Amino acid sequence: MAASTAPHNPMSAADFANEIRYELKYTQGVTPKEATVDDVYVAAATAVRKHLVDSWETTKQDMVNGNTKAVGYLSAEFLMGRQLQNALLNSGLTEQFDEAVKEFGFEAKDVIDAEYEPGLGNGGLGRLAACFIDSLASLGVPAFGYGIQYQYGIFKQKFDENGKQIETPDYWLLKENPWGHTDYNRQVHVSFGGEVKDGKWAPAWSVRAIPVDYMVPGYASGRVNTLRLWTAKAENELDLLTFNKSEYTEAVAEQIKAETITKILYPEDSTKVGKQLRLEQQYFFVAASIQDAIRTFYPGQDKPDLTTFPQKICFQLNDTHPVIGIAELMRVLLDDYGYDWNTAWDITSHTFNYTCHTLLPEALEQWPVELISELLPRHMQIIEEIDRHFVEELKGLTTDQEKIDRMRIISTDDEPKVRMAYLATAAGQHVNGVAELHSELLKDVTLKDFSDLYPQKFTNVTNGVTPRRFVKIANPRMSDLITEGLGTDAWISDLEMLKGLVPLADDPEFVKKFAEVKKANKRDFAAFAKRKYGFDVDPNTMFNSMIKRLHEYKRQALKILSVISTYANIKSGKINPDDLVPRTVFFGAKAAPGYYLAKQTIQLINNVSRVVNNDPAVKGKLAVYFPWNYNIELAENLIPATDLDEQISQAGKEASGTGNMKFALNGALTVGTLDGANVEIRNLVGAENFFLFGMDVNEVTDLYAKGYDTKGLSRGYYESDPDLKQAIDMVADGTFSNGDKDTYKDLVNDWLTKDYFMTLADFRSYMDIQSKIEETYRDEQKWARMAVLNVANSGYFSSDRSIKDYLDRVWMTGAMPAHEA
Ligand code: F55
Repeated sequence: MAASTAPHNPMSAADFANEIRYELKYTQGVTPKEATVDDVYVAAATAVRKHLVDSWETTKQDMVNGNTKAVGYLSAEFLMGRQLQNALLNSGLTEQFDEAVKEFGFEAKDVIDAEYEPGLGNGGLGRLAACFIDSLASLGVPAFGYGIQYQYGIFKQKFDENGKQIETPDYWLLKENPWGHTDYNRQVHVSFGGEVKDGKWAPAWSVRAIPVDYMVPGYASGRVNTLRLWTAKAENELDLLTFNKSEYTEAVAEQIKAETITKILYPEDSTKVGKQLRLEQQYFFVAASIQDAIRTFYPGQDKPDLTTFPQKICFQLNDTHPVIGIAELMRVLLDDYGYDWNTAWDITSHTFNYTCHTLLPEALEQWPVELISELLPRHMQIIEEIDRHFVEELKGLTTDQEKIDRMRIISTDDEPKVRMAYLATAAGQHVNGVAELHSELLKDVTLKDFSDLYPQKFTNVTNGVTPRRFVKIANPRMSDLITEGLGTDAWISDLEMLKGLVPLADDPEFVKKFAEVKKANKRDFAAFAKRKYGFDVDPNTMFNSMIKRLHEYKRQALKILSVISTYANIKSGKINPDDLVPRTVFFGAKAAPGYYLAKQTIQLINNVSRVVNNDPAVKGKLAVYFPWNYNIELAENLIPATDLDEQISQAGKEASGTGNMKFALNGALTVGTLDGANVEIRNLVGAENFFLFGMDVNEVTDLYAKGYDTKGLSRGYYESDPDLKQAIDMVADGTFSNGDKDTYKDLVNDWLTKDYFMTLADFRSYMDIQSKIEETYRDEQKWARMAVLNVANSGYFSSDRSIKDYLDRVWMTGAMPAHEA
């Protein structure tokens, strides 16, 4: 038996079963006989939660009483995934649970399956926040996650009979949520609107912000942090006076207005939104969080010395969504506590740091001055004052007036807007991108003026993913093999230890076992896909996955055009199907509801799937599946079963990517461009173990300079490449729309006249690399060896490492002293 450092609870399975029985009886009021799988899930969750309470309590106490600065991770999204398995792992009760639930007549996996996955995030940014709070707790860093408890998460995705995306509401609280504790006794108030009188804000209305607390257990750290998600409630739930006149709608109007604030997650990903409600959400959660931090660190103090605030806590701004918090902290310091401007600014500018997650300029939030003035008039004044001070400061640094104008926090055009990224950069101590390439491009392009004048503010922290959820829990077979190979399971909290697997890549026995693990995972996934979606997936084919939000820059179009091309070439006899590596292509992707071309792409993929999967000519050689409603659960099941991962964004557009890390850590090989963290993955795993294709950032820049998107240069690629032409013509001629030539006409037209993300320009290079991939895959040993080397060299991509980088480069703090039990 290998040595174990995993959390272990000495309790027996029988005793844990008793705890479940206790909860069934005293919390839920059902007998074991009556208990459904949902009951047992809630009871088990309630029981395991109690095992975490002592550590939670001491962590909170140590945080307030100790001298270690805390981190407040402010994020509009936390895409947590299901909680039960993670809580069991961290409380050392996994095995007991597996046994205990049998007493109630259930299998562990069915109880785990009873949990409804909360979808309080859109994609990478929200999932990153979830990985980060896991690592903060596992490293013993005192930290709070602060966000919003949306009543509706990201929409549920379905496909209609034509393959179109249908969005339905995700009312996740329909089922009991045993993890969140609604703490009505810790509510605060958040105000809006009104006017500024004599320099003081007289708001027009306010709401109550009620915290819902989630425990965030660390892995083998003895620490449990807090994720505090705020929910909005009216100050007065029901106006009885109005109600008595039986005007019911008016009587509940205030309640409805208040609750609307936290009603729903904005289903947007990297596209511009300018909705008032979204600003309300942003202000609501940061204002509540700032009040919460002050009362936590200065308990019971009427006149706290807030000049020490930056020593108590620093706030990390997860993209621009919480940036209004800068103006709010200024307001609190100036108006509520009476500090002068310079002192308030000194405190504020030592409190915030900003992480940027994009390079697309249109995705940087800008709020119209008019809107802020109406919703938060005092904050608008303060932002104007910050802008004035900032301009003065800039005048001391440069004589370039145009540069100063470009850098203004408030734009000087006809419809002035507050540029939230600029406000964050001006006020923040540190600004970071999320992968090396991205941080370089931030400095050279997106925030160049700022980095010229404030180079010391800029740094990089490459993203990471939690190895607990995405390796240990998602891929138990591979985890056991790693532990066997390394002789210890300490790698789970020290992922660089995976390096120890490098020599095993030359051990045929180990490599063979590794390949067998992958095969078994593929069989598992085939069973899962059958159960969940009714798909008949052939586990003896290569599993090739592309799972991420649907966006033009990510280029799902490139992948589907390559599939269409292969299909067409089989049909025309150009390719002998027996020469192909049998392959199953999986897509998982949600499109923003208003994103037209993304939705067309979804429809196209679904119809390619329909046509290809029903054509006997390619049976056993090529299949395409598009499981609907891509979420964390699907990722956890598909990633361990994948052979080949697609990371094919146009170079310079994907800030980092984190799916790429999850796949590499699970022994999938990557086909990818030199974009985001792909660059670092390739450097670490070795160029010979990565399938690189496509233009790099410089080539992309040059091609734009030649007028690629403005002069319709994509057409030249179409005309000169018969495979590409054939594939696009097939989309246009109705093959994937029952003969209708109009269905995809806007998509086709975009490809042939604009193609902003250069799908057509990279097509040939992509097809060529696919041939090399097939050749490599045929040599099973070789492929498995490459896969082992990907795992062995990807330890860097643990979110534990990311958090350590934040501690060293951004927060300048560390872990709490270990807790003496
Ligand atoms: C959500 C709302 C708005 Cl208004 C803008 C962006 C988003 C969003 O979800 N962005 C997002 O997920 N960005 C991604 O962040 C990841 C974590 O850093 C990166 O890996 C990924 O490259 C980036 O696209």
